[in-house]
Amino acid sequence: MSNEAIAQQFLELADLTDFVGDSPFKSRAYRQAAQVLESLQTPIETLAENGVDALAALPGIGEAIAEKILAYLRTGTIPKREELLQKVPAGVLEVMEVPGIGAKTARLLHEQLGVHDLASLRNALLSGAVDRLPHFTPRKRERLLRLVELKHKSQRRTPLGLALPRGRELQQAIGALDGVQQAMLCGSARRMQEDVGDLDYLVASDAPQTVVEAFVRLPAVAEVYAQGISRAQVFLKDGMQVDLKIVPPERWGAGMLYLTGSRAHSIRLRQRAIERGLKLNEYGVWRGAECLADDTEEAVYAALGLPYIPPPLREDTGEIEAAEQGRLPTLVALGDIRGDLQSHSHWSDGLDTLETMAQAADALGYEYLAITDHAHQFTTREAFEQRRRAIEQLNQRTGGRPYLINAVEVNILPDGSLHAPEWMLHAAEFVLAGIHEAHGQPPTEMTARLIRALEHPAVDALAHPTGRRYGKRPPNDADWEQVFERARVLGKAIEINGYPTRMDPPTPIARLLLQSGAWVCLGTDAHAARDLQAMELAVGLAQRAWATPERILNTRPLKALLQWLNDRRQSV
Ligand code: DGT
Ligand code: CA
Ligand code: CA
Ligand code: ZN
Repeated sequence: MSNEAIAQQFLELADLTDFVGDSPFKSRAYRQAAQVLESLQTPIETLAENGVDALAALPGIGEAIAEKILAYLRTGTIPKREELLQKVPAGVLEVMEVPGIGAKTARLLHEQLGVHDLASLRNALLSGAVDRLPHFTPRKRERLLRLVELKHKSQRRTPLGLALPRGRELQQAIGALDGVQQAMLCGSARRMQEDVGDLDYLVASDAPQTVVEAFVRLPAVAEVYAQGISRAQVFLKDGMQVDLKIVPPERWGAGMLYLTGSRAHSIRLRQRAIERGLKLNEYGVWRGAECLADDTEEAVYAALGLPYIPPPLREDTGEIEAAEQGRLPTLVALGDIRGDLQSHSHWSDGLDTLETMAQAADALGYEYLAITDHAHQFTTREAFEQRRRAIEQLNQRTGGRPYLINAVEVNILPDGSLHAPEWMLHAAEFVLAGIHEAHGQPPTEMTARLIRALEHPAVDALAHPTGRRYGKRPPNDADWEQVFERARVLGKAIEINGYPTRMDPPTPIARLLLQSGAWVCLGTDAHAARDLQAMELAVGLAQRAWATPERILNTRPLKALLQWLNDRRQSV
């Protein structure tokens, strides 16, 4: 249990107390307790071990509150809070969290308009029903509506590729605020999760209050939803939610670990601490009141008898066991990537010329770039020949820096045959096959279709295996283990696609892919030079799949890659 979690319970208890109209002295005491708990730097459990008196010695904590803390530590809840929740719909708590809605307004809204959660509040605001309430000015209605709409919209998840650039920009802005020693984007974005709910920042500072006040005034901030002594929750202009948490500089590592999560990973670490007679919280690893580790993540893991676990692995999907046994993978890194194996030029549907694509690839330090224009867009053999010559000439002119691979991406038709003439498939140096139509077939058909495509002698790799598109299309269903096993036997590659709205295959399937032992190729599916930046997303996804460099085709130098392609051509 974190101090923060129990502080939250006291805040809710205070809101509920006000809502039912119990003594305002009580709710004030609960809020004060929440503040004390939030700024307390040792795990509350540690103090609780010495009984009620030790707790009651804290400023602002009397015996009654100390008892509540003990009950919470025993049962995971404060009994009084549960008792009040019998009388009040649970959703009222989120209504009272909206800035500007106090207990009095919440009660009016509930009694007169049946508002019992955020959704019903939103309806009452949208329909104008709230205008019937006393003192409910149109201005107040507009303001609340804006906040509630932001909260509503923030429930949508944002693809990592859109969240990350914005997240880094904001990290810079936060890092430049007065009093900030370090600022870091944590949460799911740091774990490179394919989509993120909100952005979480950890800040190291000795002047939390100053930082909070400056943070909520940043130009990017549209609305402040919550503001505390060492934390804030705001919305950006585009509706994205941002959480900020400030810790003293010496607690940096423990704070990072906490705020990076995932929740499941943190829970396992806490259990591990307890098994060793220790406590882990957002401030460090503790033996009693003694802090054993807090300043770096490495130190915190070490205090728990573990090596550093990279963020993309922190999902409680075997990483703790692997760490214990010393078999954590040495993850592939962006710096290992020597080229991009999927991109499009203006010869098909790309925006940029071969030259521009080559320059951008060179700027990234690549040795090679596969130009995988869509096969079906070459209507004549002459057109394809023209592109081949253009690629050759450019390679000559640049001395092969980078070397453009004369490649093609071919549609897999519903029956698994390929939508391209045989001569083209054989003329290309690298053939990617992918599904662009007839999505959503039943799994057995889809499996057979993908395997048939892989079995075509000219095919080198399967592009964006599940076909998912964020907000548009769910992943196709297939027997992925069977598909990947077939690829392994055939010596072919399966793509991990980093195009921001694709990120394909999703983590669990990508994990199966890496377990299969098949070759993997990373591609951005760039349709413009700037899209080549998405390689970091493909690498992030590969890391979440536990990928090491060895099985990834494009960690190989050009010569070895061409050798691989050549060997495969000889063997057919
Ligand atoms: P998201 O935002 O839905 O993409 O996912 P996360 O992982 O960023 O989750 P979020 O934003 O709710 O919280 C950020 C991190 O803070 C989370 O990964 C772990 C930590 N955290 C937040 N609340 C709790 C909690 O109640 N218990 C624990 N153990 N950790 C928490
Ligand atoms: Ca988050
Ligand atoms: Ca959050
Ligand atoms: Zn494609």
